[in-house]
Amino acid sequence: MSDIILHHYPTSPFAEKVRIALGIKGLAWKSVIIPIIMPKPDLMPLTGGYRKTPVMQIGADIYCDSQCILRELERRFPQPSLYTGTDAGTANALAFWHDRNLFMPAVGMAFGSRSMENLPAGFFEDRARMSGRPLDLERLRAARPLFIDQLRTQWVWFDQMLADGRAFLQGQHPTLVDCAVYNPCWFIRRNCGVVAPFSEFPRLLAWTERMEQIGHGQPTPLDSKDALAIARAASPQATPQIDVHEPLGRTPGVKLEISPDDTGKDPVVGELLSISTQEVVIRREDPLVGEVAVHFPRTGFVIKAPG
Ligand SMILES: N[C@@H](CCC(=O)N[C@@H](CS)C(=O)NCC(=O)O)C(=O)O
Repeated sequence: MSDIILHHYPTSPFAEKVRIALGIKGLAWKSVIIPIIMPKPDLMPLTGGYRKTPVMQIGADIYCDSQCILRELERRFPQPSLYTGTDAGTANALAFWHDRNLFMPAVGMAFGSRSMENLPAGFFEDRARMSGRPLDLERLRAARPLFIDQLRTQWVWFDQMLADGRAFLQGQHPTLVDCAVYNPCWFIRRNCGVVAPFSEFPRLLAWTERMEQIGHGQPTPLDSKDALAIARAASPQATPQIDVHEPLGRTPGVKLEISPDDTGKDPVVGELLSISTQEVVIRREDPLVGEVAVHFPRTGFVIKAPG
């Protein structure tokens, strides 16, 4: 099997969600460090336009979004599992909730801290373009108490999950839910330290320390140009799959455009290869990588005809 390649950068919270999952599964992987802001010239040939972090590559199969990445890691490396028994539903639903509701307040809270002063030139302009609205640092700083309020309310829930003495949020072993909740906690601790609302929840703090202990598996660096060559030398492993109950009757071969529904909405265009309730895969070609299959989750993405 081809190596797991993660395209990411060290300070990305969603990349940390994936790195921790790689740690839970004890996997060896290749680490390609990508730029924090656009342009990302060695990522675009792989994804076809999707710019967010992280992206996973296995040969000529490209997985966009942490939901899709963790689902594929679970499929290929089922043990230790990211789920509790057969209940993937609870973990996926909770993780999606946390992805959507914790990231923005955590980032908002951290932007008010000093550690954010060393961001690369052009960072705020890039993120304003990505989110489609102006990004005013002063207004963000002023809104910090509101972000803290939002986090504190949700921190209570996690603290309650741990109240019966369990080691992780769903029980005695870490799951997808721990990965999702850990990423904003990690980001805040890294940028702000142990401040409120953390300082109020010793159980939650101890859990973040247990999560940190898990580590990231065994990463080794890989040059981005080598990742392109690996894709070029490989063929996509994704095979055509039809969802017989697909309400819009989409079938392999039809041309589609896929984009995130929240930020970084750059569309990726390709030919439908496979579709299920959880994943959509399109086939596309690029002179630098040849034929690739680009995988997206269904939740949080818009699929439509190009144009
Ligand atoms: N839904 C996406 C969210 C990814 C996301 O928002 N990542 C942030 C970094 S943590 C990002 O892409 N920032 C802009 C960039 O890296 O260009 C996922 O689960 O992977």
